Amino acid sequence: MGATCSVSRGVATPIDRVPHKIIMFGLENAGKTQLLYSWKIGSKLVKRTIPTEEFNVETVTSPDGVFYSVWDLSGKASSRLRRRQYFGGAEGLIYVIDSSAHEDIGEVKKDLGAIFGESELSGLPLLFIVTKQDIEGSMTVEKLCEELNLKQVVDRCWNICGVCSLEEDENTTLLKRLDGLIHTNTGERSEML
Ligand SMILES: Nc1nc2c(ncn2[C@@H]2O[C@H](COP(=O)(O)OP(=O)(O)OP(=O)(O)O)[C@@H](O)[C@H]2O)c(=O)[nH]1
Ligand SMILES: [Mg+2]
Repeated sequence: MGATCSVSRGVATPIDRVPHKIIMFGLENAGKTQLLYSWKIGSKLVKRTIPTEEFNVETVTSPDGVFYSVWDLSGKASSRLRRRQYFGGAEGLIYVIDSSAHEDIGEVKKDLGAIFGESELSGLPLLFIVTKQDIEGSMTVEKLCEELNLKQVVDRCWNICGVCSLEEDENTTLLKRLDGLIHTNTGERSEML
């Protein structure tokens, strides 16, 4: 799966030393906190996560030396109502989808619709991360693209990637994808799959 906007540069520039603010969304149990701390301390050291009440925020560095301040917002419906206060200064978005949760797809659609309706987030590059690909019977990336009608997303640069986020290597690749999106944020639709 490739994306025309996924072009990462090999060397970080001085501007990259200022962390890019990224907001990470997704329903409860999607795997956001697992990803955040895998990026921060490495997958092997993340023993378990507990549901996030409000948010976690950490600075993480991509393999190419780009700094990100990643805001991992709680997926709880009640917390989602308050999330707008964290949007200021965001330069990119991540949306995490649990591919084993077939029953959540309707709620994911609604949540994505709400995010696309936020004027403060309009045009921001978006990386979809499809977690739990290791679980038998989980939805494929292709199936999710179809179910969520992602080809209709034409107002921003986006990319999608399926992973088992318990795996170190796969998580590192995600940060490279993020570099690509942030650095080539032309507002063009990405070609994918
Ligand atoms: N098998 C498997 N488990 C995963 C994967 N990613 C996350 N998990 C597990 O899913 C559970 C929920 O992960 P969290 O990261 O806490 O979920 P969250 O999105 O932060 O959820 P909230 O904080 O409630 O919004 C944890 O037990 C994770 O270890 C994956 O790719 N595969
Ligand atoms: Mg969490």
